[in-house]
This record gives sequence, C-alpha cells and structure tokens, in this order.
Amino acid sequence: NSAQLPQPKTYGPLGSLPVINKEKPLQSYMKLARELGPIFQFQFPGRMSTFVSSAALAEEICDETRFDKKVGPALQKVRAFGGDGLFTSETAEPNWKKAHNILLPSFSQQAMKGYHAKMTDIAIQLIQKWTRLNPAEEIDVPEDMTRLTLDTIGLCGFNYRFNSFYRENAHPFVDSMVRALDEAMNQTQRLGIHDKLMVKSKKQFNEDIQYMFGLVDELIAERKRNGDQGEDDLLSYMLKGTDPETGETLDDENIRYQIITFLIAGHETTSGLLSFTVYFLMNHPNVLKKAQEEVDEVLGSDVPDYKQVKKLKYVRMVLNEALRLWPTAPAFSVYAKQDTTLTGEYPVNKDDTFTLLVPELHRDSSVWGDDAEHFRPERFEDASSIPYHAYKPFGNGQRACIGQQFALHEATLVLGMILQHFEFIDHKGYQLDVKETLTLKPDGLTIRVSPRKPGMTFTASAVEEAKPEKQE
Ligand code: FDE
Repeated sequence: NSAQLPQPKTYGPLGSLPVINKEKPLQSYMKLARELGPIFQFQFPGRMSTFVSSAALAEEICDETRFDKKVGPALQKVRAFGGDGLFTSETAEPNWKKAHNILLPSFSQQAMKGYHAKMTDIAIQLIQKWTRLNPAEEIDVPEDMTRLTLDTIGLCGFNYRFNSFYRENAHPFVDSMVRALDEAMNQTQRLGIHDKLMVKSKKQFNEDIQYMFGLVDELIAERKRNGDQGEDDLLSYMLKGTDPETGETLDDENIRYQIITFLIAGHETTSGLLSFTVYFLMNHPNVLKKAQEEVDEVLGSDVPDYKQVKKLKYVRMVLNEALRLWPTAPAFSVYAKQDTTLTGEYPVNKDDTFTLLVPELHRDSSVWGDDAEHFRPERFEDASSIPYHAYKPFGNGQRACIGQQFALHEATLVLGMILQHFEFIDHKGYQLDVKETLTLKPDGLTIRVSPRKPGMTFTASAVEEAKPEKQE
C-alpha cells in the first residue's frame, strides 16, 4: 500500500520520455520538480526512477548506512572508457577502495602545494592570451576555460602538456572524449531497435575509445621506461602507491582508467564552474567590486603564491555561490541497500534508485530562504550555518568528489588572476542558456575584456617567481 508518488504523463513503451527536452533533460527534471514537488517518479522505457530535490529528502538518501552510489545507465555506458576507475566503479568493486586509498593523499591540501606552480603556469597562459587580444576581439569563455582546465589536469596529473592555448581547435583527445561522452549519453536515450541501427556512431565510439587508450597507455609506458624523475604528479602516486589496507598496487589497466577518469571529471566540471562564475560576476556589479577589492588587497600585482590563494576568501565564496545555483555536476544517484523509508513517509524497497537534483536542492527555500534564486555569495560567510545536506555540489560521503580541493584551488587561483587583470565587457548582452552534456555550462557565453591596470603584464621575473617552491 505504498503511497502513490506524483508522476508525469506516460506514453506507452516510451514511458514519460516525450515530456523531456532531449537537449536539456536535467532542466526538464527541474521543471517537473517544481510542478510535482520534491519527490516524483519517472517512467523510463523499462525502468522506474525517483527524483528527489528537497534538503529533508537529500539528508535521507545521503545516509550511507542505507544508501550507496548507483552507477546508473549513463555511467554504465561511460564504463566503456572509464572502466573501473573511481567515478564509474561500484563501491563494492575491489578497485574502488584500493584506488580511493592510494589516491587520497594525492588530492590532499599538502599535495595542492606541489601542484600550485603547475596550475599557475597554465593560468598565466590564459592571462597572456587575453592580454594580447585586440580590443574588438571576443573570448569564448567556456572554450578558454576548457583549454585551461584540461591543460591543468594534464600537467598536474601526468606531466603532459595538451598545449591547448597553442591550438586553434581542441586537442584530438578532447574531441574523442567529448564525442564518446556524448555517444554514451545518447545511447541511454535510444530505444533498443533504434540503438542497434546506429552502426556509424558505434564505429566512431570504438575508434574514439581506442584513441584515448592509445594516448594514455603510451603515457604510462613512457613513464615506466624513463623511471621516476621526481615528477610528483598523480601518475607517480599511482605507480608508486600501495593500498595501506591490502598492500597492493594498481595495475596498468586500472591506472589507464583512472587517468581517463581524471581527464573527464577534472576538466568539464571545473571549466563550467569558471564560466558560470564569469557570467554571474558580469551581472552582479556589487559582487564584482567586492571581489576586485579583495584581489587588489591580497594579490596586488603579484603572481599569486599558494598562501595568497588561501586568503582569497570572498573569491572562494563567489565560486561556492556559483556552484550553488549551477552545480556543474548537477545530479547523482543512489540505490537502497535495504528496505527502508524516506522521512518515515515514503516506503523504499531494496535496490530502489533515487536521483538527487542538485540545482533544485540548492534552491530549497526552507534552507536557503526566499532569496534562494539570488546570487549572493555572502550566504557562505559562515559555512557552519549551512546544513551539511543542503549543499552537495561535490556529491556525498565516501563517493564524493576526490578532486574537490584540486578544483577549488585551481578555480580560486584563476579567477583571482582574471579579476586582477581584466574588466569584463558584456558586448552581446548575454542571456543565460544552460547547455547540458554530462555537465553544465553557459552556452555561447562570449565576452570582451579590457585591462584593469594598463601596462600590467607579466615580466620574465614574475613568471620566474612562480616556478616551483622547494617543498619543506
Ligand atoms: C566525483 C564527483 C561527484 C560524485 C558523483 C557521483 O556520486 O556519482 C560529484 C558531484 C563531483 N565529482 C563534482 C565535481 C565538481 C567539480 C568542479 C569537480 N567534481 C572537479 C573534479 C576534479 C577532479 C580531478 C574530479 N572532480 C575527480 C572526481 C573523481 C575521481 C570522482 C569519483 C570519486 C569516487 O571515488 O567515486 C568525482 N570527481 Fe569531481
């Protein structure tokens, strides 16, 4: 006698798919949540799923004693190239815990000190590119942010330079990765018969995967040939690290999957975050002014060092607030490990799955107040005032984002430097249009910039200063 959950109209074997905008499924679910309430069912062809979006329900499904990450249909498809890497493995698969244990130290605060100089190297490339544009030239913000984040994870991860700022078009690896992710998403939306007909896209899918494997396997082989030269990157942690619980190391195939995973997880999400932040700043002059004041005070005209980045508190709040309104990884799913209920009201059977709509959770007015739709970084002034389960841009519990510190350090550094150097010019009066892939980004956001302090460019000595600090 389970309480009947609200549900949109169904259309025979298609279930409720016809009510979804195929280009923007997440925004369709958000709209449904507003119409149907904080919990609703959705009939996919052949399976039922439940969407939740309030803080009270998030708290329930984030209870790891009763729920665990669900590697849902989309992630299952991504396993074709993410394998049993951290993001696409089941918690119970042996390589999840092993890789988690081995990789945790490489994402610690201490490790960030080691990555700082490399992050700065790439950030300077972006600043120099923007500095050298002629006044009328426009910047495609998501494109340049993707150049930056891909190059950053490439350099910090594997000492590989994609050199995206020296290319007109994306590095071929990115083309393959984006196409493969897109195909993986599309496969989940196609019905059986239709999917079987897509011979050409399947062929392309396999070629893309082989290309990615080839590039990454060569990186691993090369490092093994040359031996450890003190690289101090993720790859060296992966090759050297042993799991304290089992004493085992990661095998080469799993390292390949981890590298691909970091390239996927580490660049689109962080680039979307930076792009949304530029959009919000451009539309909130008071916030922009406050952020510029902080940057002027903390950085002056320095190339930021590690400690200065830590002092950019307001810039960090601005990023938190951008991740609240448009969390770039906008949903995650769990399954019930046992029969239970949600808030004592909704009966749950073992293996029922729930998807949390993070942008809706982040707009729950019972937690965020009546101005929940407003961009107001000040709400992060006192982080302890925010209920733990009301803010989930990095997922939950042991399956939360291992790259959180990495992404936030990188984004704070880069945004700090952008604010230090440029005024934004909204030359087209950009109207927000959120594009969906596996992640979110402001589609078609282009801007112009003008220098804030004419003549402030990098001297050779400033760049020299940003070189790696000796580690104590
Ligand atoms: C993860 C993650 C998550 C969860 C998902 C699920 O649950 O399904 C989330 C929500 C996220 N992540 C988010 C984010 C955001 C940003 C900006 C980021 N993210 C970034 C990054 C960077 C890097 C490198 C990363 N990231 C990574 C990662 C990984 C590996 C993972 C998985 C983990 C486990 O263990 O599971 C994640 N990430 Fe992130």
